[in-house]
Amino acid sequence: MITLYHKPKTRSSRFLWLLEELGAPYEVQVVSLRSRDGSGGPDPANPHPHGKVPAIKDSDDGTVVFESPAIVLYLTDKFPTAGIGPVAGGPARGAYLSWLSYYTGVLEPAFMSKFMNVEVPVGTAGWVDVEKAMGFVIQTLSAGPFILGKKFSGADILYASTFAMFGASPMMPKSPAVEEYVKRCLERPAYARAQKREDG
Ligand SMILES: N[C@@H](CCC(=O)N[C@@H](CS)C(=O)NCC(=O)O)C(=O)O
Repeated sequence: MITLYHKPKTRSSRFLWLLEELGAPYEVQVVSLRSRDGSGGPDPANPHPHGKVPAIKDSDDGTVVFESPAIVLYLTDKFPTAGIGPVAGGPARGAYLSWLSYYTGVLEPAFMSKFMNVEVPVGTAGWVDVEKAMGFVIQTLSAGPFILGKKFSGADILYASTFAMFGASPMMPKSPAVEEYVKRCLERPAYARAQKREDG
């Protein structure tokens, strides 16, 4: 049994979607979080080292996993029959690992730099500016239909949920390729099932 430590309408919501895609046995534990306005606080029941969500606990051996790409990889490796996690040694594994890491190593910092109005120090920062990062994403999705090409994967859950959330933001370059991609991913039945679990 997987326990998902979750707060509605946050980065943990997409793990409801992933768990539904995988047909994994899971329970949801809604936890409190610190908010930007200073209200709220970390929940002692949440095993995440910084009191953030998402985190998961696997009741098989008590393993705790945090950081979104690590959770995607852990779960798609653990529940391979759904076929949305390219396996070690297979042809798409390298691309899968690259896109999972790119999400938190490049894309999120790129958006955060833009949000904070900070110029990305070329040659020093480990990421690139949002225009370059989104240019690469859009080029990849134009070949698509998914981030790894023909097949939907766990990586799409990170990217499509993010683009769905920030679609209307001025930080997001307007792109029909991204809009169609989000629509294609959100039409999946597992996404609709996950929405019904959003409040726990
Ligand atoms: N790098 C983490 C980010 C997790 C994160 O920042 N989650 C937010 C919710 S969307 C949170 O827990 N914020 C409360 C806090 O920072 O204390 C991941 O991708 O899993």
